[in-house]
Amino acid sequence: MMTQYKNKMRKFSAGLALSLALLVSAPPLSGLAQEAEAPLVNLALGKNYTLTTPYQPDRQFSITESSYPDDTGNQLTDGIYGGTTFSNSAFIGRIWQGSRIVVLDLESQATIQEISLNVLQDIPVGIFFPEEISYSLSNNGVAWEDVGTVPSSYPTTAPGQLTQKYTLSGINKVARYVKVNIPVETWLFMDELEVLGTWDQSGNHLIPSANGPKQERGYPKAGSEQTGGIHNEVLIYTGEWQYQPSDWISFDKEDFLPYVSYVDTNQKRKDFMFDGFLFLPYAPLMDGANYGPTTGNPTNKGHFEAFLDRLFRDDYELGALNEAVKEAKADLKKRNYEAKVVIAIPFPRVDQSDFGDVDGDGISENLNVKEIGEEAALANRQKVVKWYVDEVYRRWEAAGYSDLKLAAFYWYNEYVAHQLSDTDDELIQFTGDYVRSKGAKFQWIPYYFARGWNDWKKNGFDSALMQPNYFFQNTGEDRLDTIAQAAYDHGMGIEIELSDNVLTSADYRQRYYSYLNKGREYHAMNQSYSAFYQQVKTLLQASKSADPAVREVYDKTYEYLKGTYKPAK
Ligand SMILES: [Ca+2]
Ligand SMILES: [Ca+2]
Ligand SMILES: [Ca+2]
Repeated sequence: MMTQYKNKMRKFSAGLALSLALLVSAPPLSGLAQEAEAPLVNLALGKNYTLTTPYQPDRQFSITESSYPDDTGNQLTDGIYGGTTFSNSAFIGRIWQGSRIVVLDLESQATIQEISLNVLQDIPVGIFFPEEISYSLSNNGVAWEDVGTVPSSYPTTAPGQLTQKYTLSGINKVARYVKVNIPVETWLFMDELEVLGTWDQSGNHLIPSANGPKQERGYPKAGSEQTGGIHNEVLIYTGEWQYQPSDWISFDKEDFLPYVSYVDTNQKRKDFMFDGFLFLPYAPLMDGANYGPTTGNPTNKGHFEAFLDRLFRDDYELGALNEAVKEAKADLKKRNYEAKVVIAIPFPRVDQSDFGDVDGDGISENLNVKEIGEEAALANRQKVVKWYVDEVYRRWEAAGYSDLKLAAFYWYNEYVAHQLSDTDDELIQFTGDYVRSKGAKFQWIPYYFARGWNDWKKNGFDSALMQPNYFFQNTGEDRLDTIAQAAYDHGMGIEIELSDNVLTSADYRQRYYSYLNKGREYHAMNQSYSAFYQQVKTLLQASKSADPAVREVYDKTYEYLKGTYKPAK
């Protein structure tokens, strides 16, 4: 069954160490010119290395990954492999935190021909092959030459427990240090780094790569074209609620008041507030379906339409927002304000075999990758996205909102679902191209270092913000430093997060203020387009609170939007 993979030759790993001595001592099979040359040896064997995170180690995930340690401190260069079982202690397991960087010291200069890192995949337990691994060389550990990036040889959905070597060959460079950069999107399990070459200096000199600021650095500028002109966006969920009030996850005109306008404690308008409104479906539906990619039952055409039915009501969501904006503009005269709308595109689920007919040929679209294969599923998922975007425009034009602009679409799934479909990135790229062809921008807010986060531009998003998830997880405040730095380094912005816990807990209010503090410290406050995640109507409730400490959450948010926020002394 291995023949279905792109390159089955690369999968051999276990046992290679034992036979390595035999292999390298055997005469070359071909190539007369090589006959006189010294045989290649594993220069890395027994050598020391460092294994680090690119930003501060995360408190929470450092604990998680400590169950799969580098037991001896040299498990990457001891010649021992772990087979295909992640629980084999020969593996080193690492989780999240963006990537890992290995810097190997050969202790003296040598001629390097080939570098390979051996890595495990075991999808059901969240161990994924990195999509690519990059290698660099140096003679002083300071100036590096990037010598190549090796993509995975397998489809991202390759089942079972298997390993592959990410092998870069034909290098022929003289160097002492080897650097390996490995993206970590969920778990990384690796067991051996090999550097094949000769202990001489017959190879070519290094030419250090330019290490100036990368082109993609910097936040998405507030109000810029890539953001659809949006400065500050608030997430507005809409959906079914089985408790009372049943319209709890719905916004009427009054609910929008403190989001469109900054209001005083008497709910009197003082200024404008958010200029972007991102509408998303609340994931669970009462019939057991779920807008998420894997939870509950797969959504179908009726569910996608149900979301739009909710959005395009007169008294709630878009209709209500239009009226709220109209009133605010009448009340707050002479101010330049435009309300921009962003609409989520639900995830066309790859476990849906009967989505419904979207192209009028009488045949229901099958999106199920396992049933019909990647190519056919991709084509049908593209039909669904195209139909949905067209349907949004049809309804938008029919509604004729006087005071709203449809600025962007938003990709609802918060990671590139490569473990579910090898072509999920292609669907996203198609979607971006399609919404741009209609005149809109394409947005994304992946969760903490979620799969595909650093490929956001390649995947065709116009802007992307990263969720720090600090508010919800048991980790250090420096999680926010990490995300601010990683976002900046990759041209992304930062999502700001709060839940109804700020209404009752001083601890959670402090957590929220940490976002604002760090956003100010890292200059996102004054430079970046940003988005605010709230738990349904958190900011509305804060604006109405009689408790000054709770009301302050709303006031501080306004100050942040205006760029005047300062941390409490
Ligand atoms: Ca090893
Ligand atoms: Ca280990
Ligand atoms: Ca059809």
